[in-house]
Amino acid sequence: MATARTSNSELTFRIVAGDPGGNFTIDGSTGQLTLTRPLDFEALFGEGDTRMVNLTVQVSDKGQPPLSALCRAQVVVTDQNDEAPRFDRSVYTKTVPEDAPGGTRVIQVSASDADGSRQNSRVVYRIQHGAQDKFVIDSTTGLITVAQGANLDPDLSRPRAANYKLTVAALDGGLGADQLVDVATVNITIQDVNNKLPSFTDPGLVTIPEDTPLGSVVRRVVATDLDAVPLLRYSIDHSLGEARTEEGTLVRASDYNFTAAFQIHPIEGIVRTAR
Ligand SMILES: [Ca+2]
Ligand SMILES: [Ca+2]
Ligand SMILES: [Ca+2]
Ligand SMILES: [Ca+2]
Repeated sequence: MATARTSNSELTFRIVAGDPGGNFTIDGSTGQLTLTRPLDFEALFGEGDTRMVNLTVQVSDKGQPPLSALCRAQVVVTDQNDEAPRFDRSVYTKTVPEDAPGGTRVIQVSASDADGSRQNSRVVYRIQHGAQDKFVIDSTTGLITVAQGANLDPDLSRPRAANYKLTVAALDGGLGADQLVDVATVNITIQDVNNKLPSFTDPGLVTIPEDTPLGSVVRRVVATDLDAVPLLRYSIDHSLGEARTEEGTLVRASDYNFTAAFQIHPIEGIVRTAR
């Protein structure tokens, strides 16, 4: 019978396994597979740059009894760059001594990217601005170091700077307009170290009469120091001192103990007669 022949060769398709998320539909009469909603590459089982969806499709005729067969439909899924890199913090803070030479390690920034493929999850680092040629970043590791030849001493920086605010970027491997980026701030404070010598303001020549009473002020000496918080202490260096008579003859300390003739206040720098 014509009707029976038609039913015996009329095929119907359906998905019987491999699509727990319900992402696919199949046209029952033509077998055409269609996506009903996007697949999430990162949620698919497997590793590497391509993932597979293995669907089991059943085809049946309409005979009495119906006969059927199974086939496997393998769908290859590629990754889309739909995850941006993310820094593990939005602000990094670090203090560096002003005498840190080129190559000194400052801080390491780090970002991760949740895409499933190597290309789309690969992160490179850049300093976008704020480094003033004083700092560089390793594009692969995110390690920020003092630039070779840079001097962090605020007094030798133009413009004078004791703080740097760097904007660093993490870029993924997305191509062209697909590339995604995250930014973070790195605040670097330059710490003063004692690297400047104090210098005296010349006290000039002081003349005092021989009968000056003990404890009289001879002169206040003043020194300056360009370090940020200079703590100056004054003392008399007797090894460099000498005494001479009116005629210009050197006086020996064994004849007259001139080293004990004056004292200096260690903090105020005031020189007084002592004996
Ligand atoms: Ca990505
Ligand atoms: Ca992705
Ligand atoms: Ca100093
Ligand atoms: Ca200093």
